[in-house]
Amino acid sequence: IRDERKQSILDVDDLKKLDELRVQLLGKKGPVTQALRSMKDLPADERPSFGQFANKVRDDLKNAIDDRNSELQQAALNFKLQHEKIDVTLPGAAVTQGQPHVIQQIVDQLEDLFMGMGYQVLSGPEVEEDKYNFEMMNLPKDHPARDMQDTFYITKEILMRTQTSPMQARTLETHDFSKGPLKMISPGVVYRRDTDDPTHSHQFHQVEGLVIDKHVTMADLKGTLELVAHTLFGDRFDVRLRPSYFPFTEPSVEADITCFNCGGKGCNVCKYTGWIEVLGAGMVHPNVLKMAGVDPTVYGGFAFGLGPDRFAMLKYGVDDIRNFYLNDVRFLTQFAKKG
Ligand code: FA5
Repeated sequence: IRDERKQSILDVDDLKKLDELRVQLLGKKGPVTQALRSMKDLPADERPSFGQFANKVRDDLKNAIDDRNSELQQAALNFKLQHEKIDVTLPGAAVTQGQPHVIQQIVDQLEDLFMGMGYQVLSGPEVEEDKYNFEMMNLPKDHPARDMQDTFYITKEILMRTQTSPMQARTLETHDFSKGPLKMISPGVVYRRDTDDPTHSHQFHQVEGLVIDKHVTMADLKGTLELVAHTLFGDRFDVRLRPSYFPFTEPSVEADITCFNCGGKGCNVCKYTGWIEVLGAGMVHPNVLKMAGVDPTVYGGFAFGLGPDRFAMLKYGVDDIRNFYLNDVRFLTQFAKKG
């Protein structure tokens, strides 16, 4: 009987049928279980040898089923491998890769440039004290020039910073001049209650720059700004300084660069002047140094605040600043970083 059953196991050629056969042979109603149950009717001296034999038959059948099960599974796998061919020459599915935001790319370039010249790169709080944002920048309460930067106040003394310039006061206050000059840039986001339009956003970026040492001149400022323009836009661009006013610099300037659109000849973009304004700068006001505990008769230097949003607009010919903040990937992926 055992051999006969074994043959029936070998004859099965599909896994489902094999499982049915297993239930039939080894299940509660199967012949082996029945035989073991009927043992109680046998004379006591025959029971051990019968029991042993029945158990052996059960194990043999179980092993045969397990072996057949592995054989069938292997056969199914082989069948699959033979029939499901993979064409490794087909192009793979493209993996979407993220990239730094276009404004971040400009900031990264500036960081590289300034770090190469020994500047520190610092970041400061966006929720700032009135003291640092205005007062220590030579803008006492009720100073009319506060109106130049319409402010989001949180309390009377706390506000969303309107410029990265408070980082000038913060670093001047803590810098140890006995260890060397102060050279830093501080990129970050600033906020103003400006009405959004193609060239203004209520939230935008600035990169502050500050150099304080013993013999810093305006020529150093101009040379530095020229380097910025050439790094971002190429050598054919010139920088022009125009007199301007900021309460924290004296003299103050605004820097223009050659209009990218007309190569300096004049067009709509630059209102036929050949130049575009990109940043504010100047020689740090003695009051700013004094308030931060630095002696203006010994130390002096320059500061600048540039707007990477405007740089990005110029560099890529983007005609509306709001595009940078809409997070439309179709727009943003145009500026994929190469390499
Ligand atoms: C300032 O914020 C001064 N703190 C800059 C400065 C620093 C001067 C150090 C002197 C010394 P201003 O408000 O002009 O200046 O802004 C500087 C730059 O930020 C502008 O040239 C422009 O590029 C950018 N900017 C200003 N307002 C906006 C705005 N609403 N949206 C986008 N960019 C803006």
